[in-house]
Amino acid sequence: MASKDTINYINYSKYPIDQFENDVDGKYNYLLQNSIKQMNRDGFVSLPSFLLSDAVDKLTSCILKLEEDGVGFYSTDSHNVFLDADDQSDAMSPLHPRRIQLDSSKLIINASDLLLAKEAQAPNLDELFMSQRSVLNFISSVMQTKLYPSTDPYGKFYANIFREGDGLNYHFDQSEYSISLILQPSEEGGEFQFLPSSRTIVEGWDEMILDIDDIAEAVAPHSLEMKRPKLAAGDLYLFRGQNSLHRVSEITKGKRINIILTFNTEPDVRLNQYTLQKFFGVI
Ligand SMILES: O=C(O)CCC(=O)C(=O)O
Ligand SMILES: [Fe+2]
Repeated sequence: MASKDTINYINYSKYPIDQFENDVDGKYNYLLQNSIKQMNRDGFVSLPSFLLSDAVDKLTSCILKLEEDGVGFYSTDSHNVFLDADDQSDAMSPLHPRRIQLDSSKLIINASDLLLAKEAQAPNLDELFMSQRSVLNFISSVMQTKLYPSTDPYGKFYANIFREGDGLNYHFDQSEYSISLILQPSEEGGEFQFLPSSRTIVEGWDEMILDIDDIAEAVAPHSLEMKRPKLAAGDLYLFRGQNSLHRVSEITKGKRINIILTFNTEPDVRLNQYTLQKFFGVI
């Protein structure tokens, strides 16, 4: 479908990721070096206005049409931070991060539904972003390791729709790396809160810490700082979600819509049953 789509999606004049084999003016290398610096400094890369505004409008209207048609799974199950089964051994404190159940709710439209969504005229996200050499080459170069698109039929990419009262509590992703494409930020709340390279620290906690200020205090001695980037429609951010605690705070006004694309350092990685069941409604 993407080949028939006449819309351009990526703002190549600002982000010439397609010039990686022939960087005539050095702009590709400049972008890459800046992105590597940002990744090393902040633990994520944000590229404002990565999507062209027509593309944002088109993707947003497709997703809203699907929501209107009742496509998607509204997940309301609680989960732990690791998105993995609880350890039932008696030796583990009931307050251990693995044991603490966190509330989240959001509507997910999975990859399979997005690919089938002909009536909503959804573009083929596999072709647009997942298998595009320019995208794969760029994110692999930023991370300085070869990345492969996830092959999970539901979770390789998905749309998140957060309505008022929804939010996604603290967690580490199943996928090593994610790209988020912001289509519509919420009017209030819905902040992306992100603690880079924090997994081993949280794994070492005897008790889960929930208050964001208390987390900030607990990690300060490790020179870690909570990031709260301001994100706008069309922005891309690339982050290492598997080793960075993150959440989306409760949406208090408006609707927040984004698309997540997932990548790993190994080919053919799929989601675990826990995540499929809780967030995608797949049993
Ligand atoms: O919506 C976001 O900004 C992040 C979503 C997220 O962390 C996830 O879907 O795993
Ligand atoms: Fe996540």
